[in-house]
Amino acid sequence: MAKLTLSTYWRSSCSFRVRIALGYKKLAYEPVFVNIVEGEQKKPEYLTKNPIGHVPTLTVDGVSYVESVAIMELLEELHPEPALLPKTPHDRARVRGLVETINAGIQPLQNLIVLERAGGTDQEKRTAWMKFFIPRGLAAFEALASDSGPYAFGEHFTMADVCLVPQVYAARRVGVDLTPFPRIVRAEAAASALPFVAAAKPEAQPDAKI
Ligand SMILES: N[C@@H](CCC(=O)N[C@@H](CS)C(=O)NCC(=O)O)C(=O)O
Repeated sequence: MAKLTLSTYWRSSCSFRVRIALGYKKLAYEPVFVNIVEGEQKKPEYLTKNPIGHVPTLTVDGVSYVESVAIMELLEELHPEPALLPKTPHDRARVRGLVETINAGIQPLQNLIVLERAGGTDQEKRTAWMKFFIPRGLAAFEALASDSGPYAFGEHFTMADVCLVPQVYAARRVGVDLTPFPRIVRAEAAASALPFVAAAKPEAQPDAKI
């Protein structure tokens, strides 16, 4: 069995994604805590693993992989069951569309470095920025999500749920009103009830500062 190491920060939504995916596939890993609020992601030794200075980074037998979605795709290819993507190309494209609605359409806009540029140290400006971009992306996810079944894509837990749970966590932190998004609220509740999702939650991490 390969040795897996995950550079993670408790409140990082992209680290949260990979923690969920690893738990879903029952893959044990050793966490390496990178405190992104204190700037540890910018240290030269970390940048050799992840040159843009982001968490997460997954290391497999000493080889580093960056970008949470690419990491989940790697895990899916190495460990196809249980699957994070559906069987048909069309369904896979739809799930990837949900994933990218969050991964490209929301998360980059709530990243620390972007918030610093957008709002400086003014917390109100930062919150207003996030309260514009998060519901904008969630509205698109809501329109694309399944209107039946417990999860974002219907009957089965997929990579769309993996991305949704951390995004809803971030939305709640800044006080986004989720009532316009009943499919999202339903899917997030169903996914959060799964034990491997609960174990991946920020508050359950050893580096959590609550
Ligand atoms: N597209 C990347 C984004 C990673 C990312 O933005 N990570 C955030 C935490 S969720 C980070 O490390 N931020 C540090 C910073 O902005 O300096 C991924 O999916 O892994």
